[in-house]
Amino acid sequence: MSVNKTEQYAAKKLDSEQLAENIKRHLQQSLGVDQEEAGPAEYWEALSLVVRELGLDLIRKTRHKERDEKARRVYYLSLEFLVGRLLGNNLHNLGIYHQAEEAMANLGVNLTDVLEHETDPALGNGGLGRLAACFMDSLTTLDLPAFGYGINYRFGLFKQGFAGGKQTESPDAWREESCPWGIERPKRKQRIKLYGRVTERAGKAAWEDTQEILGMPWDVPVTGYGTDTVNTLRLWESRAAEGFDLSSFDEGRYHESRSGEIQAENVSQVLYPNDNHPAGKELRLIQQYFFVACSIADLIARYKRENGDNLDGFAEKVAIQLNDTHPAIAVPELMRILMDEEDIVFTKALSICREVFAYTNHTLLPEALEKWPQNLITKVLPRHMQIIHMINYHFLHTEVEAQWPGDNNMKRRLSIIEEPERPGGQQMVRMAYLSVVGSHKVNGVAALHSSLVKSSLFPEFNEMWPDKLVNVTNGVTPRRWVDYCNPELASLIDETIGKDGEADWRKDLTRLDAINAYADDPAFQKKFAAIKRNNKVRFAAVVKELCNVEISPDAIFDVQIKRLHEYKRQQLNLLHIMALYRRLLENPDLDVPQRVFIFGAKAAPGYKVAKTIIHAINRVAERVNNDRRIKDKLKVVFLPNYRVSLAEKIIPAADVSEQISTAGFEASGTGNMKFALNGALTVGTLDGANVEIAEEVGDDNIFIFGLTVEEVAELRHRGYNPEDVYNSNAELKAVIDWLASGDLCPEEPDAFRPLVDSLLGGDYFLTLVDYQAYSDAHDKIVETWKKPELWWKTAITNSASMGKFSSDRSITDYAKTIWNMA
Ligand code: RUG
Repeated sequence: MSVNKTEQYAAKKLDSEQLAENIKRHLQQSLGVDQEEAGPAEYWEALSLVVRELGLDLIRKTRHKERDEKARRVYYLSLEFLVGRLLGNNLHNLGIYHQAEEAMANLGVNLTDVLEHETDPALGNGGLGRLAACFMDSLTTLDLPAFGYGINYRFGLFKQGFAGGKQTESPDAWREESCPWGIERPKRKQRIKLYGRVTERAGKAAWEDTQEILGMPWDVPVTGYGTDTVNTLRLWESRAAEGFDLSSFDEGRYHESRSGEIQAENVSQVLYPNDNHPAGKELRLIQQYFFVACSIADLIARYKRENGDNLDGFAEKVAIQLNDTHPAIAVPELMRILMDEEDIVFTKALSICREVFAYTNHTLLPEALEKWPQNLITKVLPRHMQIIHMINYHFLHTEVEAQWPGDNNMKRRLSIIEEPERPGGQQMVRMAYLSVVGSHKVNGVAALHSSLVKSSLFPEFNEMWPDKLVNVTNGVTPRRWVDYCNPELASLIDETIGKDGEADWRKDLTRLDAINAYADDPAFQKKFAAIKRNNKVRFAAVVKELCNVEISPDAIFDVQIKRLHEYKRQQLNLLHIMALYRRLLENPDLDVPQRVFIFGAKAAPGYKVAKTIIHAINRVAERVNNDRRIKDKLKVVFLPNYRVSLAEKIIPAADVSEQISTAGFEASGTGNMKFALNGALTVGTLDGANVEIAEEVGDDNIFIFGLTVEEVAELRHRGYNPEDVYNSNAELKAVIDWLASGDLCPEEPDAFRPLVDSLLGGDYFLTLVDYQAYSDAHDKIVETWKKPELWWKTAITNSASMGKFSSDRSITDYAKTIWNMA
């Protein structure tokens, strides 16, 4: 769809005086405060209201344009959207950041201080939710008609603190302060059924005796860069279907009268804090169905408003992307509506579904692939379970039978319903299989991952449908991840390669390639290095404030920020830090540069080993940071409550990016892209998108180490005993023994036992096998650091070579190969 050029940059027409007037108006008329009483928090809210007003106006215009053009729309269904703070990013996207800065300055306030007052909405766990947010930004920037659908959780991901080095969790009631972005849309509310039973009436299935809840939509405007298109992120909040029971209210039984409401409200209360590990709880299934059912009903209503009641053209106008299997129940839900409410026969309904749906797989981890007990689905969604059986029957007895005639073993292997392994076990519904069978395309999120999806996760599906499984490598939005978080670097790029029209790298990240010509240029290197240093100085102040640790901006800032999971191997980083410390204790005059190891990570509250790793890192940090003998050559900091707004401060300040997962386990990673884009050097395994990053930057500009996917498979096949590695590597043995000794936590000597046991008792994630190669890679990093010209050349080459990893490219790939929209 083309941009409406006549109205392009409507927001940009606002100058600083008009903005200041609007801010004052909102201070007085929306917030009821006088300018003299207002502090940064009030200014933040007033400016947000100004931007919201703009956003709403542009949403309306976008809707009109889309209605006229009748183009296909994509609906991105995701249980998580980790949007981060919105005000600064919206100002940048709308092209009014500098006007806002000036307006605020004229009012006597500093915009940077004001922006710090925004709560960071934590409506996601990690990479999957942040990807969804980058995708919304790109869909809008590319002027594609799109809606994001998700849940307006009352409590986002928990707030993390540390007590004695251990993780503590507290609720994050993020909306309680103030959230001007979400706009309630009561006219578009939905009524959703649950439980009940299915009967037959006049030859048709009827879902009866159900319980009902309401879905109230909250719309968040999604701005794009350099366009007047503003899309909508529609987040559902659950409410009780019936209001107060007035009679019991009158009798003073207030709590009773509200009991139904409290249950219904529970549905959108909390985000499950698990990354790469499903919760398996009834409430989680209800959450999934709740947001899916609201969204499907909403998009069908929109289709009918725009195209009339006949659904024949539905698939031409609607594309639905399932972000992981979390929204997979959408397949039987759309089938139910088509068959039971629209009188469409099963085979036609299935072919509509297959044209409409596509599914993104984000993991190969067996424990992360969702399966629901058949009994649970039957209880909560009885009609859907029937429809899943119908789909499965058709799939096995028509399609699998045609491919492998008479092969019952194959039918058992591919069945959407998994038979119990042991007598008395439960039948489970494999949501990934349901998603594959119900979609026309299935994509992995990096080239290596997608090839493993074909060869090891779904080989038979790939044989049956050779064109169905495809790759779309992830990407990140350069607007948030350079322009907004690293403004000095953005200006340097602008002054070097231009910023107007076609030259604007913010819209076409491949333009950065032109920076490669300057990688060797001493003057450019000097400017690039100065920007990094400024970012490090600013970040050092954040560390001082949050951790009370002094770090030198002249040290190597080596960063690992991501969820805490054994496959991501923060424990490998930890073992190496312990070894470095020991080396320094043995020889305090060792000729090594100063190094700061920086961590940020939340562990799922029930994940014991992950929490042990956090505890151990914090205890090592305490010891190292307070040991004068090593003369500040080593520091370790674990930033509490890692989240998007902290990532925005850490990434521009990083020198080294740790991407050290066991090969084959990290589907893609997106942090790896953000770091390289901001000029950090990667130390990483050949895993996920690291493989493609290495291809882009060249082998000399990345520190690759460790076993490959093939070597991991071969080692497992041969059999592996971690004790052998432990006994043959004296340094490694010494640090593991130290960890096990209780010395780091005298009041609880066995505190780190779960970690030691997981390393020596199997080492499933092959931490010990990769240890020496990792340590050697770090030695090479130090050698490179000692040659500043080489270091900055490598850093600049990394930044300049990241053109491929814009989420605009990912979305263009989706639009072409999956949504048929380009
Ligand atoms: O672990 C993956 C990351 O490798 C990937 O970059 C990200 C976005 O595709 O998704 C993460 N992920 C996978 N989060 N949850 C899952 C499984 O549900």
